[in-house]
Amino acid sequence: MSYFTNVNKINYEGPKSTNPFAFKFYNPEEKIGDKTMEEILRFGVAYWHTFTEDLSDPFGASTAIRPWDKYKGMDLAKARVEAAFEFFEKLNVPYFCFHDVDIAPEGSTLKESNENLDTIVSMMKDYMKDSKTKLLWNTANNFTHPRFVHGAASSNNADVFAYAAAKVKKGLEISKELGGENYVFWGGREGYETLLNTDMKLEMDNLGRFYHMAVDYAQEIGNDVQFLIEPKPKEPMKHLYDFDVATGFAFLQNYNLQDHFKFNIEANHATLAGHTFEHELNYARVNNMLGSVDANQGDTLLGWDTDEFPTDLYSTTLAMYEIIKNGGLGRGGLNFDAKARRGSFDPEDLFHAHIAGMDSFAVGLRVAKKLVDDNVLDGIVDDRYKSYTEGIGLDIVEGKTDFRELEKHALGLTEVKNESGKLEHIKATINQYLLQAYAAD
Ligand code: XLS
Ligand code: NI
Ligand code: NI
Repeated sequence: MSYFTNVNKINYEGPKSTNPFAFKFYNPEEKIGDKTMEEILRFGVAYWHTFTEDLSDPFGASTAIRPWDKYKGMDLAKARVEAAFEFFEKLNVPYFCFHDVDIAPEGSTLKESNENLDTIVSMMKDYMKDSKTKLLWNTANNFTHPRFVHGAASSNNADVFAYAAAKVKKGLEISKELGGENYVFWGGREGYETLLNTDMKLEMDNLGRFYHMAVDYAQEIGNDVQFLIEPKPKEPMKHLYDFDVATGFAFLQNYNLQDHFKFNIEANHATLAGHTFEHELNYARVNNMLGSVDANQGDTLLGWDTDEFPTDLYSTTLAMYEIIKNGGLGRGGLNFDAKARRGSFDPEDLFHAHIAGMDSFAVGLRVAKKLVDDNVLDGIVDDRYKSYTEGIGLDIVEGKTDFRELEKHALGLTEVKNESGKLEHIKATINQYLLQAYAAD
């Protein structure tokens, strides 16, 4: 049974190709430095957006035409697995990601839900034997069901805390079974609506306890996944506890969890927090906390998580710059937490969307590598901070001075001279690199 009958395997055909079902820039085998594009980019397909999503919005019904939608219940879940592995193979993608409820319907009891999961997981395991596509990460959806109305690990209701724990426990078992590389926590309901009825301290302490229990359980069952926190400032809760990387990092340190976690950084969440994507990547990188990426983009005219496929080459370049400077993503990857627009409802649009995203990050990779190799931004930054490489500046960074000596230095200055930051020149240079990266191809 084939679900994507109009699409064959997507191959690399180069920048001049006019075939809509071909990669123009993503050439999995192309070496960028000593690794291939495939090894560096580690693309992942998000199960929820690609196989479960129906493209409804708060004002409108579903529009997605999905050949597997003629099935119901567990048959639908099984059809989705078949469709998924056909899609992975045709797209030639190395990873996928899912929430528990994306792959199997919830039963009327937790036990029944777990049984449904077992059936689908064993089916996936079979498919994975003959597939190159591996599990980048899984997670528990502890936000959709009404029981999570007041939160999951940060709920006021201890029974809900227990239910959430049981779902994460199961998720860690599934992750071990399928050989997942990472396990993600995105706390869509871990936050609050109003302080008028909220004990924020208890909620955060409980969230800390919850994460510790997850770490302990993974160790207990011999699952050495990398744990990831995915920050987001708001939506669906008004205030979320993992607001951005800086807030999440402070939280982890406060609860002594920093050695067990890294961050999964989503572009659209960064912009919702009032940051750029590269700001979040940089903050995580310089603190040794960059784990993985949810590759998407938002719409600056809209104030919510639009989860668009990434097509902004400037942004993918600056993101790949951070990733290269990080020495890659390690066990992480670039998961397309992105959906085709509501008007792009054909099954083929799922391919177009992923091709657009993969090509955009491939361009970003190539350009960023050249920027790094040519020392473009590093050279500018080094030069800008050169005052700290000698004299009083060197004393400051080496901790060899104090306020008295600094005052003496300041009193002795006849003038304070600054130099231009040359921002426009820098941006023009990046444009040159962007346009020249494919000039020879
Ligand atoms: C929602 C999040 C979610 C996580 C996984 O905004 O991005 O999809 O990636 O729970
Ligand atoms: Ni995400
Ligand atoms: Ni998101």
